Amino acid sequence: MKLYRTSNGPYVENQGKYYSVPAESWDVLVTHEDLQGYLQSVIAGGESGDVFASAQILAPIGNQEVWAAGVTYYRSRTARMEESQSAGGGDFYDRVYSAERPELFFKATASRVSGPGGDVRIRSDARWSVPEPELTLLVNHRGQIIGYTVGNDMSSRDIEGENPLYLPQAKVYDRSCALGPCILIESRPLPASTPIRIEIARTGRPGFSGLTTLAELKRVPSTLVEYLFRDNSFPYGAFLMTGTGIVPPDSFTLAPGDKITITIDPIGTLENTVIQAI
Ligand code: DO4
Ligand code: MG
Repeated sequence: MKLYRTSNGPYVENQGKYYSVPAESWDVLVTHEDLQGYLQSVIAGGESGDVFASAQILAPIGNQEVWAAGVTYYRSRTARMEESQSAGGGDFYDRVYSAERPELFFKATASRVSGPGGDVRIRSDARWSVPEPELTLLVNHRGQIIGYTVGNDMSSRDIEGENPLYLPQAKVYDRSCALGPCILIESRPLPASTPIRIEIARTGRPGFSGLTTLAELKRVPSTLVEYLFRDNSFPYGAFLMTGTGIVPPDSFTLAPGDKITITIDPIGTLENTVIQAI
């Protein structure tokens, strides 16, 4: 079952059919005390319609904050140790990779998030920018994982590499995050074999592609959520990006016009175009 936020309101997809979901708001819907049961009742009682086809699919976010976990894959640890070596920050990434407490940071509010087909940005003052394809959890206000979406944690590697204390500037800016295309409604963990793929096309040609699986994720998603909700409340729930296991080679930086395609089966594909303010 997949839940979409669209210009015509929420829709649930089941076996190729789309059902309009009555809801006061996205926030009320995702904090429903039994979202899965409610959506099943919509499917059982509803008529599927063709209005979905004409609707614009929006980022699946209302008033949820977006948070992110870092250095949860060995590849991310190694790339960050290298980029911050001259700043003396390398050791921190190794330590957080092995520590019991995960790295969690604030990533975005809804106004900074792009949806499917939208633009993501590279900073005007960054020289080395990459996308980070990440399995992203939707957690309700009770701290329960209610679904999964595809996320892109856009990052300025030169700014973070200059000094790890610049992390918020490397990570949080307008359109630094993309989410979508839908929420896979599922409270159980996804299989370790779940693949995360990224393709970046430049002027219509393949620029970079990468693949990882959840087997490489060092942290358990429910443990990341447990840390996020310690002494911290989220009245509308929250998104939690689980970190990247794919980092392009150091010679690669994003450029305006690049098309980023991230696929996580069984959730779907998130496509965005890169822009940069001058
Ligand atoms: O430590 C900095 C951020 C790491 C991150 O975003 C990731 O590993 O995905
Ligand atoms: Mg990341």
